[in-house]
Amino acid sequence: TWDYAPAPESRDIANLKPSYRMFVDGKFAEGTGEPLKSINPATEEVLAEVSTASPSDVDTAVKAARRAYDKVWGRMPGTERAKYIYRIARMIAERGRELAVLESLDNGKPIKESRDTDIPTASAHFFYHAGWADKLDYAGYGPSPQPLGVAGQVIPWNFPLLMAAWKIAPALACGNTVVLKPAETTPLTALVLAEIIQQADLPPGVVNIIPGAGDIGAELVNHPQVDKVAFTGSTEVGKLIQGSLAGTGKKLTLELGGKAANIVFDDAPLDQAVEGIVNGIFFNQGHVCCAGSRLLVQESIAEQLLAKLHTRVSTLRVGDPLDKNTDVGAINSSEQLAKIRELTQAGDDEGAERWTSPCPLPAKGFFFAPTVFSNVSQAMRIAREEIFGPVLSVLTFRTPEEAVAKANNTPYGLSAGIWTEKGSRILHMAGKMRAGVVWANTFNRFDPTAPFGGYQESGFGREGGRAGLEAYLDV
Ligand code: TXE
Repeated sequence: TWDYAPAPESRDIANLKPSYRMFVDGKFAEGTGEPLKSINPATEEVLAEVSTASPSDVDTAVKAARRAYDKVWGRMPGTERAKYIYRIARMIAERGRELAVLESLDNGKPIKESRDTDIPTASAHFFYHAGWADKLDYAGYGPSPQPLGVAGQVIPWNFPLLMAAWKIAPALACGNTVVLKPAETTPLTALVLAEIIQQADLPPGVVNIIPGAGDIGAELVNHPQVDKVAFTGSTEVGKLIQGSLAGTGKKLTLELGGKAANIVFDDAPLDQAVEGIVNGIFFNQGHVCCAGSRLLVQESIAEQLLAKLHTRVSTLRVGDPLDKNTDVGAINSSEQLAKIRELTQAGDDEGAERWTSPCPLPAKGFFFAPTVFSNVSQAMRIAREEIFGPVLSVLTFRTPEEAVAKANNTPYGLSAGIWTEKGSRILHMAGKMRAGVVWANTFNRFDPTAPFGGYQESGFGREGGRAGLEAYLDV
């Protein structure tokens, strides 16, 4: 229990409707797939019923996107496209509180994160890419960039609206049209975005949003009239998609799992590093592809850092996502909770030392207390596999070379963090990391101007920045 009264954000702000429909060709329509129920992971209650697409709805949506591309959007000057994209950006910001509460209800993430990160960053992505739309028409971007056509986009549940923004904004800026499938456990904010897109008067078919499960994702990416596929999700499904698209000539970008190293040297500002470690793994319950899930700490400070870390993690408040004081919310689904339990059990079985935060957990809902494993060796499953939960694995190193070797000892390669006062060491280490993003003395910082993406089994292609446009253009 806390010594001051929590102030929960009212769930009424979310304007929750009893049912949500798919958005195809500028209209909301009942899908002909089996409806799904969106669950509030913090209470296990049904939030709303959501209609889903069937394979024939996928076909209708892709054909609508094709028509919109051929007749309108693919021919529209960038200056005109920009106006629509700016409008979407503004409307997301205007409905920020509503979207934040809805996101926290549907996903389980703390309201302070959806309010301060997810929704504003989603809006920022539209603002940023609106700025590119007209620049692409003229000198400055190289020879005659052309859009690709219809983009089929499949996104996960960890940042539902933000991932939709990462996918839709660059596609539109470059002149492509979109069919997007949100994740089955978190479709609600994407469907409010559809409402915004409708109210922004986007020509029908330019953006279509079709809820459904993985089979509908597969149907979408394999549709012959889809020219470009963008996927964020598990490495397993990413590889499946890559296999199924082989030989089709479709352009593909994949943003997959990770097992990032957060490396702390003995000269690092320790209190700052502790904040970065906590943010790196407990932000969004650890449901973050670039989460700093492996802490590599220099042996001489390991004991001191671990003690500080336990003290700090003990203060994290786990509970009601709508409570403005909550630091760690609910795990998104019972399946994900089961996966976290299985992997932490493997940690025990393989001899790592488990420390669990003594925080109280709500009686109902999918919750998991912040957990830190020490005495972890590289061969253990908790050091190799993506847990995607609030679980940190601590390993030690003696020399920078050993830190590099351990950090890179993973099939993934999405991000890394380095904590040291030495600028020369930051540059040296950053150059040696096989990771798409390297943070120095910070972690989990996102900005639409900075390209994001992976090495190795974390995928390929970049999102954000000028590099992100290349995924949606041909020359
Ligand atoms: O992923 P899936 P899940 C990791 C994380 C997590 C694990 C499983 O480790 O524990 O993946 O999560 C759609 N063709 N990440 O099962 O299945 C699906 O409907 C086309 C990391 O949720 O990959 C959803 O919309 N689409 C990750 C999306 O893919 C298919 C974020 C992601 O679901 C499909 C999420 C198919 N055959 C999980 N099968 C990250 N990179 O951030 C499923 N989908």
